[in-house]
Amino acid sequence: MTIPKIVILTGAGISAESGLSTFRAQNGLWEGYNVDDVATYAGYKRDPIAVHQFYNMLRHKLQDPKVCPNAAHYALAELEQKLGSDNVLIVTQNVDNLHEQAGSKNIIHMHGELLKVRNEQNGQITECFSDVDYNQNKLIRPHIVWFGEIPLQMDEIYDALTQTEYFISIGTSGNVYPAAGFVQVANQSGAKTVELNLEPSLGENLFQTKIYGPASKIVPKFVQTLI
Ligand code: BJW
Repeated sequence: MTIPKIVILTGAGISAESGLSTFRAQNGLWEGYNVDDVATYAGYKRDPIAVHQFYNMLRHKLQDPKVCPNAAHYALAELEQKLGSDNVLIVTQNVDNLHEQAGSKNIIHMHGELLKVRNEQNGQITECFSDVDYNQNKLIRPHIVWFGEIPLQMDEIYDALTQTEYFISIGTSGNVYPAAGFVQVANQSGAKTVELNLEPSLGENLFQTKIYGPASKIVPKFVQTLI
């Protein structure tokens, strides 16, 4: 992998204005659900049908024609287009496909992808745009990284973080590790660190530059300073 000059971590906040709920806000994605039930492997094993129903619902929502990329997703795609794919890496915690829809190419989905499923036995990953029926195939699970599972492509992410010039975190609350610790790795590597968020995250004081406001407004403006 060529080492990118800019590593961008995105979280649910970048997709909020596209119509997708964040996790931890009031009326958030988990409202009415127990996180241990829908976001752990143990919860899945306890009640796979209920967990599939939850992700079937999210898969439907993501494919609602009203859900589409916003100005922040497009700005990041433009940044990659201008600087070249080797120079801009998006590490997203999001399981949606709005970065792809906006035109970004160099993307790592560290927490998996909603429009994919995985065969538990052989690890095979396939695209999935419709409901999963557990009774039809008991080996198929959502391609989602739950709590207690190891996020995807961690070696590539750390390689990039330890050599990048810029680390930009967008729309993430800083509640979930290892993503919440990336800013420390980037700081130790001498990168410039930037937080773009609606409000300060838990790791706010670790960032050198912070800009607060809706992603659709502040991301395009900040991206212009990099082009
Ligand atoms: C806007 C906006 C707008 C709103 N514009 N901004 C104790 C200490 C430390 C760690 C642990 C611990 N106990 C357990 C752990 C580890 C655990 C963890 O971190 N737990 C915490 C709860 C403490 N982590 C794990 O288990 C991870 N695995 C792991 O650590 O493996 C070990 C290992 C790691 C590395 C190498 C080797 C081994 C796995 C974590 C998996 C997370 N999965 C989920 C998906 C659940 C399923 C589902 O989809 O339903 O990923 S959890 C959920 O949180 C989802 C998200 O990607 C993730 C982060 O959420 P995010 O994106 O930050 O959203 P919110 O809602 O929290 O925040 C939204 C933000 O947007 C806010 O800041 C708003 O202000 C902002 N916003 N509107 C701009 N318009």
